[in-house]
Amino acid sequence: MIAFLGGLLLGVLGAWVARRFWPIRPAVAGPAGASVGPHLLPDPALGWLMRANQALGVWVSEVGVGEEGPRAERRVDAERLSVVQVEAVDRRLERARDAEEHGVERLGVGTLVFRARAGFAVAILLPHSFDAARLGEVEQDLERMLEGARRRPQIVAIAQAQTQDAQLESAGSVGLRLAYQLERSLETEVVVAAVESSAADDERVRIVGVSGRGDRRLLETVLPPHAELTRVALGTIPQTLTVEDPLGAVVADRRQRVGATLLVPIATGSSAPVGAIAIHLVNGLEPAGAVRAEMLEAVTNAAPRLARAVSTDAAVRSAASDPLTGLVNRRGLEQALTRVDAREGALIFADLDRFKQLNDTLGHPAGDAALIHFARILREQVRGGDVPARIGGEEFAIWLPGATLDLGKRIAERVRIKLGTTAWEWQGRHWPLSASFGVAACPETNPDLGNLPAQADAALYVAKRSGRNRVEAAGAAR
Ligand code: GH3
Ligand code: MG
Ligand code: MG
Repeated sequence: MIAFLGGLLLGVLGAWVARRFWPIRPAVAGPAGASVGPHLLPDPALGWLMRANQALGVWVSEVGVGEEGPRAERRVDAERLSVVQVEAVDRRLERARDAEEHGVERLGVGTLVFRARAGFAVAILLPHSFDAARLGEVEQDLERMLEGARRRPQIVAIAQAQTQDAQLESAGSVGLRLAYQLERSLETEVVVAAVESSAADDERVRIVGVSGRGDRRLLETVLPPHAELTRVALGTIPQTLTVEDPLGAVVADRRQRVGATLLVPIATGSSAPVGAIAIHLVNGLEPAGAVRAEMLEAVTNAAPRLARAVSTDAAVRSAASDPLTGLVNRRGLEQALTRVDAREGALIFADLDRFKQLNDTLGHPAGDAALIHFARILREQVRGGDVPARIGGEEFAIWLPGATLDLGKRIAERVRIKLGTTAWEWQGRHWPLSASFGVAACPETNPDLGNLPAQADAALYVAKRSGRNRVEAAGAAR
């Protein structure tokens, strides 16, 4: 790989210091081949290969599928090569492609290094002044480019599939796909972070994707502002290579890793980044050649999708949340119950007792304050994955994924006691609060999750009828 960015990179890496990266720009080179397919390598890979070797030209050729015929892409130095010379290389490469040859050949104008396999061929035309000792490196770069060209149809297919269902994507699914896609081509662990909230004073950077080899505990974590990945995602610092923990030690017992991490902003064009990726470099070497081009293309592709997904998520969240208490609303509860991974668990319904009386006596604002008070208790009494919800005026629910009926009853009881023993007052006037609870659970009271709300509601009704301020469980299904 070293051939690619050559000595330039070696010196930089030796120091092991976090440092900036050179800017990435499409190559300014000669005219492209007549039929440039989107499935061929993007321009920068060819341009880089050319610049790194002061080459006269770089070629990619592919047997087309269907009626399209062969496709070719090339960057040539039009000042040093004539049209006739370019065409001579075109023909030579087609022969190499069809015969699956690879080799090094001295032509009048320079030395042609080429490689072909499975309908693809790549070549580079080196000037006579080229240092023959570097030939091995150039061949490795060509091999990588060939692999990249061969993989390209799959990548394009993935990108197209992603565009088609972009409307349905959440930031989490964009992040995970990108992380896995990059892990596949870079063969190392990748973390993807997204910028949440467009308000400049309230920008948060959250981890939305961790590849298979990564630490899954990082998912959903909000990164500290000082973390380097946060700063790359917010555009405060550019692409960076670092040996520090780029996540700002967000998971305390995370293994300290050997090697460096490359932090790349997720952005299109000159607009502010929408996120950033962290790529762990096992041997400290940055991705180069076709692999690098593939990486940048995947990142560029993901940028608009990630931006859209983040705002979709925000809209979904606000449509599913209750502005008074900040809990999820009925829709949010439904979403939680219909998640693909929702199977077993306990559902608690709760309704404040004689709430109308409180409203009538102390006024509506007092009622609102009491609702907020109860919501706070609910939040405090449940664990991370549980879902407390306000599903109606003074009606609440808690979905406890994976909990048994027994646990559901105990938690309802705990909330009931907490509400009864926490003093609440309005403008100096003490007012006792209580609530009634109904609990149902899958599979104990019903094998179908979809029936739990009706069961919990029926149990709540029994609790009310039996004198309020109590917990009732649903009868077992027959
Ligand atoms: P029960 O013990 O049978 O549940 O009696 P209750 O008075 O709580 O029952 P009911 O359902 O008759 O009354 C609920 C009251 O809750 C009616 C309404 O004024 C009040 N309420 C509903 N939503 C809100 C709200 O958002 N804010 C306030 N302050 N009150 C609300
Ligand atoms: Mg009530
Ligand atoms: Mg009610």
